[in-house]
Amino acid sequence: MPGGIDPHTHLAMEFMGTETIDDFFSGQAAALAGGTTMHIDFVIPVNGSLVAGFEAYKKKAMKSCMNYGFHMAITKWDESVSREMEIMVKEKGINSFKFFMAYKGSLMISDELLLQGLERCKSLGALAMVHAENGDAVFEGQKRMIDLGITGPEGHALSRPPVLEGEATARAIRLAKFVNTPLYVVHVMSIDAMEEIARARKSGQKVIGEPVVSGLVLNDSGLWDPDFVTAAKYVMSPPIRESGHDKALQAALSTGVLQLVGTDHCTFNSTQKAFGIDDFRKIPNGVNGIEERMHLVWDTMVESGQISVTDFVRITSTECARIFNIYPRKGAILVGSDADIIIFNPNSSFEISASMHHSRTDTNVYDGRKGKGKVEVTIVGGRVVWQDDELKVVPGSGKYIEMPPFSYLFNGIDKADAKYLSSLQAPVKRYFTAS
Ligand code: DUC
Ligand code: ZN
Ligand code: ZN
Repeated sequence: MPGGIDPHTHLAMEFMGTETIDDFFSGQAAALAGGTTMHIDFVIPVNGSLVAGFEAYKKKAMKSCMNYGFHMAITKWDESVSREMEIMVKEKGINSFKFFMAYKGSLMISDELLLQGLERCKSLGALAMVHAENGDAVFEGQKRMIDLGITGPEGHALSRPPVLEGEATARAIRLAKFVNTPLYVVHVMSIDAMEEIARARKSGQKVIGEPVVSGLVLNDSGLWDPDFVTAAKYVMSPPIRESGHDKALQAALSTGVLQLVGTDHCTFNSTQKAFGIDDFRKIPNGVNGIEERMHLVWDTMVESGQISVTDFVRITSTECARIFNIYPRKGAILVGSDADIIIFNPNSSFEISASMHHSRTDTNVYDGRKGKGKVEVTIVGGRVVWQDDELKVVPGSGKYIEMPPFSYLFNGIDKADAKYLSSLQAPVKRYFTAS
């Protein structure tokens, strides 16, 4: 089958006072061992400059050993950001921009700026992505926990319940409808958010929902171990939810309400997680998954009979290539496509362990998990890089994949705009007819 494409990773990212332990080499080596041959990472602007951020990430990615593309995070808004967005799309091969509705005080942007960002994305043919949690309410929720004396990792999940994810998802969807532009909701972690996406899609709105592996296969029963490090490794945002959300997200994926699976791979080791030992607000947010995604999705979705093998290829590879406009170069085995191919043995089995994985982090949120199916061979650009449990990767051999604007999601947008404009004429006509 075509190699996996992970639409959502954070390698070598400076975040919450530290930097992710996996860089573009270790994170990619892990990905290749797990059958993922391309990932799309989020560039964080440098001092508000998108161009400077892009250059910094190109430098970080010089040690790459697989194909990668970039999304761009938008963390503030002014004329120069708006101008630089055009440079990203027209000259740098970026066709998606992510807006944070959470992380008050650092990454979060207001509705006003989100609206301007949506308008700008639309005019450039770029896909708007949102981290959908209500950042103001999360801030309030965190204060509540601290006031109650709850400072451990469980306070993280309790401070930002599903209702806040549902609210922000609904708001982003409605603003995207108002602007008439497609929307991509990253890391859908709750029934609340998923139901908003389901409703919007049913009405014909172009909304893409991306669950991540942690949300599909984990729930928080038994997660908040009294041992700090054991519990802190699960801290990510939005948080891993109560039992029930996981199964509902699986069902949504199998029925097409959600379209593709990412990881939000964003790893910090135990020492870094311990920055928050006295206060959950300081625990760097993020979990692993780039190496485990293909195996866990196969075991959870195909082996269990929830989806077909064809669906597996679609949700782990093809749909991502279509959304980000690089199909059929990626996401397919066709004449003319890049030879990114994996050989998957459904009769073999996998076992995940923190001591055996290829990520640099010392913990693994899936430690001890076993299941059916195994990626036996990974081929990137026609070269075998993983075989017989051995990696043969070359730093610097990875390619940057440029992603052009105006994906299929933009089909029909013009027509809808024209219809809206002509509808504005109707009241005027009525007035003249009446008089
Ligand atoms: N959530 C995480 O858990 N890590 C990176 C950023 C994010 O939104
Ligand atoms: Zn996010
Ligand atoms: Zn993320």
